[in-house]
Amino acid sequence: MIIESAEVVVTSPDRNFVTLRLTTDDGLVGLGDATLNGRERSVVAYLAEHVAPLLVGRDAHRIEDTWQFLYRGAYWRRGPVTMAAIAAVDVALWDLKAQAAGMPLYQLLGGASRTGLLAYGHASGPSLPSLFESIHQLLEEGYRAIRVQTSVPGLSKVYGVGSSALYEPAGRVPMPVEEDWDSRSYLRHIPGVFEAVRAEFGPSLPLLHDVHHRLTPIEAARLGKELEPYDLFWLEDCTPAEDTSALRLVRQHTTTPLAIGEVFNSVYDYRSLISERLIDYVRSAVTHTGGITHLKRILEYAGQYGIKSGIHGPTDISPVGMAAALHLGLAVHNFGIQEYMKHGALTDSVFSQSFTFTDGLLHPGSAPGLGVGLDLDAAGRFPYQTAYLPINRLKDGTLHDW
Ligand code: EZ4
Ligand code: CO
Repeated sequence: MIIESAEVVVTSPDRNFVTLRLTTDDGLVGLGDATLNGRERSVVAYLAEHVAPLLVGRDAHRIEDTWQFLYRGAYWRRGPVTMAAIAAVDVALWDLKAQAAGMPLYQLLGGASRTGLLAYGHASGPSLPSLFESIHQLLEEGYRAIRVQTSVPGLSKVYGVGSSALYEPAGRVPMPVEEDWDSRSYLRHIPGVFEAVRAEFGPSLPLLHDVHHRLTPIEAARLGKELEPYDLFWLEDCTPAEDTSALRLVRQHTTTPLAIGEVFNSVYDYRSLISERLIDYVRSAVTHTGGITHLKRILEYAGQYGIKSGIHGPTDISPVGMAAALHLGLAVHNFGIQEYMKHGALTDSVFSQSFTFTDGLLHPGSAPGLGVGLDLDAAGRFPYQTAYLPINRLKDGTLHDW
């Protein structure tokens, strides 16, 4: 199974997606997701200029060797661009190997460890009634776990509050949109929101919340403590992700479970968090963490410490990246939960998909490989559009973590 071509496909149906498309001398096509939200073209260049020429002529079966070749062989290791590029190659190779075997990919990863993957959806609303309405809507769609985000009095644009079911933070804009932030207002408001949601929806519904890297360690510790009565499934990204020692302080003060890692890209980002038991869930996406080969390694390490998966699954993970997450999640022992936001109809017209969402559970399906197809004609109808994630400013104009 020799790689004959390596092509980078950029398409922007509902948003930008970067897909690596490998073809082999057996006539198989393997796909890998390399979408890095708001920085898409950096990965396109990395793949097209530096990786694709190295792949042509290689044996597509040699997944581990190719991973090491691209990681160690570059000399410049890690980083979001490099690791998204390696992830795309890795996932495309797993797709090819599983197609060659005539099996859905999860079979090659050890087979199914469960019947389906518990998914959580995104509920949001500027007010309590609109938030409740959004939660009811997700429950009707079958979701059995809900992420809760809401506006904060005095702030005009807050992360995670969408105007429609298809919440998408990256705008098709020439400059990043500015949102505003005030940690004291946020901290005063959020515990009451969870109190109200628990009172309305009862004690058993798993509830999640994303702080999106905005608090200091002591603020995050206070929030975790104040949310304890509402029994969160997790509190996500409570402090800026690169300062991992911050979680030591948070952990000393609260039993609210902690999740982090959607901006991580390597096992080395997690090493102290896992070995010191400072987190409960690993948030990495397959797409941003070196693919199935590397994320599987991280999850197996995490499993030794009772830490589970919570793979990132917003709309900026393409259907290819989502399918990879589902195959991995079905196979690993320490699956926790899978984030699942539905893609738009245009995205679904470009990517054919075999995964299912039934009674709140995701399943990757039984098609050989990843089970995702890329329609090149359809993709060609949606050229790249400039898009940026927002930025955040405090009232006095200081730039804050978004
Ligand atoms: O901000 O995917 O948990 N989900 C998130 C997402 C991220 C975006 C960034 O591209 O935090 O909304
Ligand atoms: Co998040």
